[in-house]
Amino acid sequence: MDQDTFSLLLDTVRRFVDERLIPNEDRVEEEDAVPQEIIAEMTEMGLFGLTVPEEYGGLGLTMSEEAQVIFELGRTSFAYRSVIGTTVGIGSQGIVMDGTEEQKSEWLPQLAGGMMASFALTEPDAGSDAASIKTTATRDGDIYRINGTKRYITNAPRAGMLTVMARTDKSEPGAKGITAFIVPAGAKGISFGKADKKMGQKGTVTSDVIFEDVEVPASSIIGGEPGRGFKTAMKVLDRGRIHLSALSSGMCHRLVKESVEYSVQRKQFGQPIAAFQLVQGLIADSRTDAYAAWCMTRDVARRFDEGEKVSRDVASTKYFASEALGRCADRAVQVHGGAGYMAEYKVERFYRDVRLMRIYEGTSQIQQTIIAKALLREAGMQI
Ligand code: COS
Repeated sequence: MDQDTFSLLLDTVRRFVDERLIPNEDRVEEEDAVPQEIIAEMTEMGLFGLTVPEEYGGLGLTMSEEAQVIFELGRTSFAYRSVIGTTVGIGSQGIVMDGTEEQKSEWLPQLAGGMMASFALTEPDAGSDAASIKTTATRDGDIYRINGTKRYITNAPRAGMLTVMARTDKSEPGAKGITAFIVPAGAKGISFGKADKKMGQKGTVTSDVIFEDVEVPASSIIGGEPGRGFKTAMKVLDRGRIHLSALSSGMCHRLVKESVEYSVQRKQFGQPIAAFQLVQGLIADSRTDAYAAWCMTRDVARRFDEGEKVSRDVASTKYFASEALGRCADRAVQVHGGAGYMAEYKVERFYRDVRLMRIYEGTSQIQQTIIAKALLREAGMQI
């Protein structure tokens, strides 16, 4: 996309966030759903196709461009971003990165047009240890039969397509036995658990997905070759973690704004609390976190686009940005004092919403191990 067209898109998204999404935040919270007309507007704007290459009907944004759009969506309730998040990110990227030409032609135009995609990796007994998944896909002639349960799958009940990681080689208990499949969400034998009740992020949808003898053709293996699903998942998560870092950065900036605005209008001891240096310290620390998170995100996204191997620094960025966001939310509540604990002020909601960022697509502790492992391997240690 040329620079002028991208600037126009970014401007449109920025205005959409300010004029349509932020004003509807309370409605999303009350109804626990993103209004259908807003989802329709997002589809119309092409937001589902942000990362689908242009030849398949999408906008074909680079990682750097995607990060800038997601930063803008990060300035409002996360439920909006979640509508497009799995389609733009982890749900579609396996096909974009490793799919065959037939798979791309069949699925990507549908995703760009608004079909939701989900990424089904996590299971009841396999979270951080993603290589230990138990869902099986057993070959029977030209088909595979999938059995197992996936857990906390974002957007699953409203998805049209699932990227499913399953074990095709039972003699191989680790990463090498895993294969990624494209599975239509309406396939016979798939059922969904009831919507999970969560700490925050009202308006987002997650649930179990249960596979009982779900038959898919062998041609639905992403890339056509079994045993490569774990690497596909890890590559997808590398990109997904930059996406989440951009989202965290956007919300850090929103929380700084909320803190500044409240501290200027709230008076105590005869003057705005913003006049007190201890309050200024809280705001300055949050601005510093917000700035650092966004700088790291921009840098790693640019290097990702240049083809550099950045998994270690993606982990650092996701780790820093999500932890920084937790600190910004905590300080925003502190600046608001008693009001910060009340549901009528938005920082109470954001405080709960952002807690997930330090957990999903790899906990902070998993990011730490990725960083340390990479450094120790560079130093020649067998680990
Ligand atoms: N890109 C490409 N390949 C990668 C990779 C990456 N970022 N990370 C690992 N791999 C490859 C490795 O090179 C290795 O391949 P070889 O055997 O050919 O060398 C293979 O994948 C296995 O890697 P590793 O031994 O590091 O795997 P581990 O089982 O130790 O797991 C962690 C690695 C813990 C990092 C991984 O399981 C993980 O990210 N867990 C968190 C999962 C997660 O984010 N879940 C969220 C659910 S999705 S919302």
